[in-house]
Amino acid sequence: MIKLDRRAFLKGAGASGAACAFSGGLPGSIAAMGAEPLKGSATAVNSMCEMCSTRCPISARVVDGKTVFIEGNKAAKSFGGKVCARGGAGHSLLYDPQRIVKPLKRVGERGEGKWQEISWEQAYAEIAEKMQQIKQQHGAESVVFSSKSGSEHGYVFDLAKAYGSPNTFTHFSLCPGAYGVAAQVMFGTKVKRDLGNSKYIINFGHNLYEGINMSETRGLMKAQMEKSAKLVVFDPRFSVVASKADEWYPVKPGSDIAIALALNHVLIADNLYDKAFVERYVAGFEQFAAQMRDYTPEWAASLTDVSAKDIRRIAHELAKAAPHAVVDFGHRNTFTPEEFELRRAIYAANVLIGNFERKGGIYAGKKAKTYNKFAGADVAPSLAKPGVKIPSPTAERIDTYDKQFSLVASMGGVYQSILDTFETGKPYPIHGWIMARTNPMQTMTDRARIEKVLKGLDLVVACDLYISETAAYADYMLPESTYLERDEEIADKSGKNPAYYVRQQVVEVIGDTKPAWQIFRELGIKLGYQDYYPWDDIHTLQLAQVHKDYALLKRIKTEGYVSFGKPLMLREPKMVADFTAEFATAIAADDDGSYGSHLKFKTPSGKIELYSDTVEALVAGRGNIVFRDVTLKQPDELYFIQGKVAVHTNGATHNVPMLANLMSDNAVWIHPKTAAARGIADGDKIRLTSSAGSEEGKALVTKGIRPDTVFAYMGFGSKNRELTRATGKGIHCGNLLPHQTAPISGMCVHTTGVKLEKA
Ligand SMILES: Nc1nc2c(c(=O)[nH]1)N[C@H]1C(S)=C(S)[C@@H](COP(=O)(O)OP(=O)(O)OC[C@H]3O[C@@H](n4cnc5c(=O)[nH]c(N)nc54)[C@H](O)[C@@H]3O)O[C@H]1N2
Ligand SMILES: Nc1nc2c(c(=O)[nH]1)N[C@H]1C(S)=C(S)[C@@H](COP(=O)(O)OP(=O)(O)OC[C@H]3O[C@@H](n4cnc5c(=O)[nH]c(N)nc54)[C@H](O)[C@@H]3O)O[C@H]1N2
Ligand code: SF4
Ligand SMILES: [Mo]
Repeated sequence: MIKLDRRAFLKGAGASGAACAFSGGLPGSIAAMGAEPLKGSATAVNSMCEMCSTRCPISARVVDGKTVFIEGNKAAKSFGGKVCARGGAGHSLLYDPQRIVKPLKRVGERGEGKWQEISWEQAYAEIAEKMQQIKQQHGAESVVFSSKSGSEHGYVFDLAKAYGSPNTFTHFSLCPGAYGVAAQVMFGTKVKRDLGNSKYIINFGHNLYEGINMSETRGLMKAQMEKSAKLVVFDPRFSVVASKADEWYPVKPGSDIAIALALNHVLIADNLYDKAFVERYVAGFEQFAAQMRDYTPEWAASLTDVSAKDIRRIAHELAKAAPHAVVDFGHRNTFTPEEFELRRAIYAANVLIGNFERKGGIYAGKKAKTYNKFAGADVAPSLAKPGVKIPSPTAERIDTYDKQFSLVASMGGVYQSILDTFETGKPYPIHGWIMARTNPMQTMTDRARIEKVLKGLDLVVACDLYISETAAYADYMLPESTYLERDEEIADKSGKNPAYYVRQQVVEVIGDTKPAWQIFRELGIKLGYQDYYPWDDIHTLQLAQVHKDYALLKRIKTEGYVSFGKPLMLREPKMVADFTAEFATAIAADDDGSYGSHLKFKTPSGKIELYSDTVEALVAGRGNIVFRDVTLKQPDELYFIQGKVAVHTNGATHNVPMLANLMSDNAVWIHPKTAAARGIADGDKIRLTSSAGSEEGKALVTKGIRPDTVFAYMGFGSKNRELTRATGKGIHCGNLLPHQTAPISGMCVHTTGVKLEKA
């Protein structure tokens, strides 16, 4: 074992939980165990937030044994050394009396809320036995595994692989899947946006001042405040971003694609596009341009409620600000079944203005391997991937049963295909679900159907901090330590240059919880897969990651966030000049001062593909970016849309005391005309009914929403008995959304039609 500058944490502090008397509260909760003073480091520990999956670099310390003070890590400049309101509330989660700190076993019916505290040993033994049984009777592939991507998913997926199931799912199809798949198809890689240096930003419902991502939110702030960037926002709702925009257009829900296509039309028809860029780097332009011919602003206006004059002017302004301009490809891509085409159409407009690898445009991340190649030297260390390669299971995935989803399957999977497979038994019946850090009952769709699935399986295991709405249906609830109580492997945070950071334990473990790496490793070993877990400690793993470079590991742990070299964008001559001046061994710049000749794309053609043969082979007619009309609601219904609120995270934080105090309800936004027609006044009780379910809530009558649309912040209205601060407060979005999967991208669609009435 290695000894670094580790703080004086009690090893295996968890065991002390056993000595605690049951003194009221939920079984296995902190309340049941009785509060003890917090023990941990009083000097700042650099670590990583997990109040949302943005995972900002933080600096945290214990104050007087009572609380944890959390601020941003000042070394991480793009995050501004700041945390958001949720990030500052980590102590409230840590110390919440309702948090589960002992493994639990269900003793009543699934979802009935009857639990018994058990030991980890018993939990592992019983889960392993059941898993073996299912494997023997139905095959390992009949157990599905899911986890929000992040520190947990690797360990959960390793277990799946070792066990022999190909069915692993992240939250990909509930969130960024469409722009991920679209980028893969067009650029052969993920892309990022350089909002902070942009002079002109077109935003299609990217809710950055509420759906916070510290570095991107601060990037947008910087562009607006320091660069006088112009911001044009399309959102059916007057979001905070819309309120700070130069122009806001309350676009018809799900119709954005028509605007994106019309922008492309104008850029081509009015000769505003970057011909040199297109000639050099783009494949399929002819087919694409031919398709764009009919997508005029006049055509788009009739579909979107945005005037042709405005669309045309915006396209001209975008081209004028190019290349330091961007059409933002958003984050949560669940507005329409045509998400794949929408995100491709948005990328295409960026391609046409030639903003790739230009300041204020879009770019590919520069991890150590790429960066070092340009520098001609090992400027940044590369991380090793320690461990033993686990052979891939041979069974077919349940989502590639439909071949059009093969691209998504290789990224995060079509998570909600679990619902289809459970119902149809195709390609084979499923019998178990092992999940970590995911709460699909809130965050997928069709809550009632998920309940049916969970009740119908032979084994359900959930690893969470709370008895979440979904964990409430588990047979075994495995409590993970919060992010403030655990160490984890080093993570890559590279952007324009390589960067690493690491999560470190700030306080002693409260009760008997464990980090996910330990939970799934120990379960794996119980199942007999010890050969796949050659490391027995996270510090050994970290050391292997840095190729046993103690000094480097110490530096990453001390500074918390370490970046190497200076920012590089390949087509930005000033940056390339600075780069070549810095590194004597660097590749020489081209005649035009850029690294443009080195820009290659990992697509079949080696170019940016505006038309894709790969996609055409998956679904005939989808190779080109084509408009298809979709029906999101019936004529007598209103559009129902959702979004994030600044003080809560997805389906995760609504029971965290401090955040529940700030906001515990989600009143439904209703336009005054729509409300008046139904006799609804502000604050009235209302009912929303969709094809999937019905929910009662409160009305917020406001002009900040289209008359044909209602809006609610997501994550509220929990229906389980355990989360008392959130239960029954507000409307439950997942209960109103029917299950629908978008073509190619496999996205879960989060827009539907609802009927509204006074309750
Ligand atoms: N405070 C906070 N911050 C978060 C999160 C959180 O839960 N809370 N979650 C994090 C996560 S996981 C993510 S993915 C990001 C999400 O970041 P975003 O995707 O930016 O956030 P959302 O609020 O989901 O964005 C949806 C916005 O689109 C609008 N909208 C709905 N339908 C349409 C439509 O058809 N067209 C257009 N143009 N707009 C539409 C909504 O009104 C809303 O303003 O935020 C991250 N940061
Ligand atoms: N209707 C509707 N649905 C949506 C959205 C929407 O806007 N509207 N947004 C979508 C988006 S963008 C996303 S990303 C998904 C997110 O949905 P999910 O992937 O389900 O993620 P979260 O809701 O963020 O958190 C899930 C669970 O993680 C638990 N958790 C938090 N921290 C930890 C930890 O350290 N360890 C463990 N083991 N568990 C932890 C929480 O208690 C919670 O139960 O939701 C999507 N669903
Ligand atoms: S955006 Fe806020 S909650 Fe999310 S990781 Fe950053 S500080 Fe934490
Ligand atoms: Mo997300």
